[in-house]
Amino acid sequence: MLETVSQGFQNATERLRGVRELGATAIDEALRDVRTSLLEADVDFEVTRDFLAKVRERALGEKVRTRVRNSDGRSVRVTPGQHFVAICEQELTALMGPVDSSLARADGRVSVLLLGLQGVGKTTVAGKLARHLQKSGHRPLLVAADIYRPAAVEQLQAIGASLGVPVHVGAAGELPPEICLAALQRARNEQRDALIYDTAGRLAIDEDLMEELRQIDERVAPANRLLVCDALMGRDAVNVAKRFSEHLDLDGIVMTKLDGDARGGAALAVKAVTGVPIKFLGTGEQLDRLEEFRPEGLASRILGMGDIVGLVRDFEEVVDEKQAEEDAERLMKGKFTLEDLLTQLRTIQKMGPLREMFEKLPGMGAIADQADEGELVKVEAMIQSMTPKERSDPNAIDKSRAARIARGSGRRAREVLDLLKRFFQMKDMMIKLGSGGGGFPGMAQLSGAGGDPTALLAGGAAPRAALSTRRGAEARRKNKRKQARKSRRKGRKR
Ligand SMILES: Nc1nc2c(ncn2[C@@H]2O[C@H](COP(=O)(O)OP(=O)(O)OP(=O)(O)O)[C@@H](O)[C@H]2O)c(=O)[nH]1
Ligand SMILES: [Mg+2]
Repeated sequence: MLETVSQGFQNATERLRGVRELGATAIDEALRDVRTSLLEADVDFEVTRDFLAKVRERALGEKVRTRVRNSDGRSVRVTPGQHFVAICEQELTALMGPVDSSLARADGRVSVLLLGLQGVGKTTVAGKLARHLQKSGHRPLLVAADIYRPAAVEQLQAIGASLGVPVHVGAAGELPPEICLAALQRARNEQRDALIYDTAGRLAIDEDLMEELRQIDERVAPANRLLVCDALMGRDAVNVAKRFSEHLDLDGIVMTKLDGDARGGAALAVKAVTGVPIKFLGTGEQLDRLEEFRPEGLASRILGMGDIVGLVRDFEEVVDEKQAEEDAERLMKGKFTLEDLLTQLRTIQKMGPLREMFEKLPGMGAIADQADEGELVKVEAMIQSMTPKERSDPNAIDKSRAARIARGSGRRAREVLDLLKRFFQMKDMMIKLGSGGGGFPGMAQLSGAGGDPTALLAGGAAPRAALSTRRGAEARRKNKRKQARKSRRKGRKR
């Protein structure tokens, strides 16, 4: 997500590598890359211009300190490139924020009115928010206020059924404002402490739609009016948000389909243009693909610096914290079996696309493209073909057992033996890490690999060699040329 912008910042910092001083020329060259990528990502022209001006001003105006103290008090060197990145991160965060992504209550009840154009993802967001609220202990009621599109009510009912959340449906002939009001009554009677109104979309903003939304708003006075926008709409999303915000007092925006487009510039610009902050991001069709929006997390991810807070939140979503702590303690003592590895793999898979997880790991953003879901699936298949005894005591797996496991999983015996070898390496590493990686089993080992995490599980490559970033490759080429020159000189001497 947002790969276009991310690439622009990466090019800019690449350009500043080796630069001694942040002078006007160096800054302008770096900013040219950023500018191109922002415009390519469909960020509004004026927003782009203002953003660049701010970064330029600060980069020029601030004295670059070449040494700063890090968190453990040691003095470390800061390069002009790093300084530039830090300014960009702060300005990006300021551009998209601040935001309080919590949902407001009225009369002790969370109520959300969802509105937006056709097909942007309102009904999906209704389901996602119901799930989100349910997870934090609420008892939501979904309200089917789209009576126009055929099958819209059934769509919401199917979503409600999958979550175990009731859906309020109006009687025949009842209009959306009445339906919403009746739903509010029902929520009061049935002690439902969260209401989500899913309204109809339109092809364009028209007076009928606005009138209907105004009436709903008047009847039920929702505590949160959230406009749903679709990142695929590019700059239009920002224009639509502007128009809606002129008619209705919006509390926030839900930006959907950020997974479907490399540009996603609307996510960066919409707050600056409308003054309305994004509160949630939609990053997939499934109901668990909703993120509370944290500008600093997104800014950091865009700049390739990861988002550990976001990653830990994803982790908490899918894992029982107490269980995870117990597991970590056990694993660090070396009591790590293939069964545990399987559990960890499944946890990782539940956390969402591997690529996104890499983007949230500091320093891993650049190699996110190499994340290979297929490798995890292969490892899973091999472990599944083992007997419970083999999983808990992998030492018992000899060549003939390995051949059987390979047949069962459609792999080669060599791959099974490779997996075992890496498993024992992981186990060693975990013992060495001791308590250092506690609380986040699996992740610590993966990031400790110093390169492509899947390589550790599946690739078999030495972790260091897997770190084939552009810079690494260039350094290797340079080294080779140097070696070649050296040996030519030697040859001449002889
Ligand atoms: N990739 C991706 N698809 C999404 C996301 N959110 C919604 N969709 C898809 O977008 C399509 C439309 O979603 P709906 O939730 O029906 O949109 P809507 O705004 O309710 O549509 P109308 O009620 O017809 O106006 C569906 O196919 C969804 O699965 C998202 O974050 N990512
Ligand atoms: Mg809908």
